[in-house]
Amino acid sequence: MSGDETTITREAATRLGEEVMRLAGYGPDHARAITASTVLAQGDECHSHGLYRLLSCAELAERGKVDPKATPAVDDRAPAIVRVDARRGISLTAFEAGLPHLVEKARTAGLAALAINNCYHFSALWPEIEAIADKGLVALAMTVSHAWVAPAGGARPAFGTNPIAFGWPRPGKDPFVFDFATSAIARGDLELHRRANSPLPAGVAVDAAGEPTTDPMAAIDGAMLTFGGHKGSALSAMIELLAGPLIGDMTSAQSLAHDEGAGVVPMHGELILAFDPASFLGSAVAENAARAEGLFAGITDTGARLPSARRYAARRRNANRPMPVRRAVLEDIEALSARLRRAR
Ligand code: NDP
Ligand code: PYC
Repeated sequence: MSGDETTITREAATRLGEEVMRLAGYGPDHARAITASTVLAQGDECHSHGLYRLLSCAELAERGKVDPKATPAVDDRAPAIVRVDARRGISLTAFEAGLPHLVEKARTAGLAALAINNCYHFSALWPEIEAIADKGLVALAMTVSHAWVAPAGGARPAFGTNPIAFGWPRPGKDPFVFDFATSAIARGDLELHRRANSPLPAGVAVDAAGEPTTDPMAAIDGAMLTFGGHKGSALSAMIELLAGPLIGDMTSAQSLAHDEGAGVVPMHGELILAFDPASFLGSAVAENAARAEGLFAGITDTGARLPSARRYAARRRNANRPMPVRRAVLEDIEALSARLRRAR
């Protein structure tokens, strides 16, 4: 472990997280869901959406943007569509409210969609994907964010960091999951570079003059770039459409305008799809699950690793020991906790 890192147990992180979220004003459901998401990500060593995010969730509540006690409203729209209005709460409780409906509809209709609206969204998508894959369903999720990312060939931001995540259930094994921003780097990672005053990797951002930069502050003033040039750019546009206008919610540009310079977590929608293999395949489920396993073996046989393999390895490594966390992040959360306690 480097001098910049320390460790914390899950129990201590959960106690600290729930305390800070309650002190910041969140109701019990939100405090629990936010903390669980950040502790899970920290345990999987996904630093950009781990405990560090408690700081942005507290700021969101302190700025009076989020409704920290919002109760999501479920709207059963159609045989294969459920919509959950988060009512300006955090997306996580809306997902919890919508998940049973999504699963039931996917099993009945074969394919179903959950649209979450009006949510503040700070989290990684893989916990939601894993929750759906745990039910034996194939999952696809996407969301917009704030317009920080320039389209390929463009000079100014028009897209969010727009993550997309996919999951395939594997009986007896961890699901096949990928989850990535369509920007070349997640905003959370850029923020961690800014906090640590460390340079960005090359090729992920341009400055305000459109010149390549590795300076996090110059990137914040300029624009982030999509991954894979025009290909990531087109995927990002698709996510803007599917998780924005298709479900009656904001684009990343509208989310940023709605922020009115507060610089807090984005508010927008999220689209989550679930596919039921049994509805597609009937008695041929096992045969086709074996075909999928052949694909996965074909990938690993080449020497490549499956996406999420690093994350699952971290989860196992940290299951029965304190998990690593950046010392400065933990110190900032503890300082925030002390400040909020003093302010009571
Ligand atoms: P990463 O680049 O860290 O990882 C992307 C995916 O690729 C992961 O599934 C990862 O698995 C996999 N992967 C990485 N390296 C390899 C490799 N060599 N071989 C095979 N697979 C590999 O993700 P990002 O930084 O782009 O995104 C991080 C998180 O940020 C995501 O969870 C995303 O949901 C979240 N995010 C959330 C946003 C929001 O608006 N809520 C916006 C943007 C991002 P592994 O984890 O095992 O390395
Ligand atoms: O890391 O890009 C990001 C992000 C945006 C909103 C939440 N995470």
